[in-house]
Amino acid sequence: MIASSLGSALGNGESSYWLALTSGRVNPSTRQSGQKSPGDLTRTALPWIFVARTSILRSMSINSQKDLEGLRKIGKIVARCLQLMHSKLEPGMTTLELDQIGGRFLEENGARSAPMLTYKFPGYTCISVNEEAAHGIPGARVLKAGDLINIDVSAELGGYFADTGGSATIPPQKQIHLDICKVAKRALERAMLEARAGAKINRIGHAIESEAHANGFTVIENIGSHGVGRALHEEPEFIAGFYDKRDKRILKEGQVITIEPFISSGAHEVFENGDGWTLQTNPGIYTAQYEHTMVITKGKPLIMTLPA
Ligand SMILES: [Co+2]
Repeated sequence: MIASSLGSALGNGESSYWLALTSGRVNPSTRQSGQKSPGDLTRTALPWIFVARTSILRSMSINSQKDLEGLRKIGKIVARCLQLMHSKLEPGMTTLELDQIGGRFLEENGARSAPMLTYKFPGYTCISVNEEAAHGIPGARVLKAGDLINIDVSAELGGYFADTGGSATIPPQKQIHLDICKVAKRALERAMLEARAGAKINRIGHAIESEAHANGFTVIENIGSHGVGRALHEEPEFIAGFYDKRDKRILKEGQVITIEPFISSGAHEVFENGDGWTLQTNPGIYTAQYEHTMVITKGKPLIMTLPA
């Protein structure tokens, strides 16, 4: 039904390449004191590392009911996987054990871990704890009471990819963790209200940044949202979590994107911690992220990554 209104679609998304670098934008004086500057090298390496490792980015546009159903199917699987993993969080377990719960669920549902499939990521899901913001490798790290944990689940089924993520805490919860999670969730909701066909892509970052700043938080600027659908990362490449007035791109009907605000208690950037994957801030700084995969329409986006 909905797909038919998307029917005339828009051929393939534009392939105009937009350089995602944020170099020069971050004013060091606004960085919280004690926040390590990752330096130009890290910044120009632009750790949407997953994107940096792809050579050609395609763009998915929903053209049929079949596409919509394919996306919905994998979207529901990743959403349920995330829900399951959140429900299993407890002190004393390792991130490897948590990842195996997610990995088993994906396999039982016929889905393949997208980062593993696409980038040979050493885990089924990305699990990032406390100062880690994204792409944490599941391993021997033991979860403790009071930890803030982000889980990012993306997977493929039948050639369709969906991507979701969310942060959660293990009681007793720190107030800062609860606050940052609430603001990150609201940032996602506000950004989704802006995401409609014909709107500028930079409205997404504007909404995220406004929500963060209104609550005294910062936005991680060197990781962002992205196109998804027929691959884990597609055009439109790097959708900033801040308002970038230079970004002239327009959202199109039928386009499939993620929105995933990274809200921080003080950092503006993440840096890679030396293991080749994990993106973190300095200890004592926390980041929360929530992510949905959605199809752009003339009205509200259609969220693909819902558990029910
Ligand atoms: Co994503």
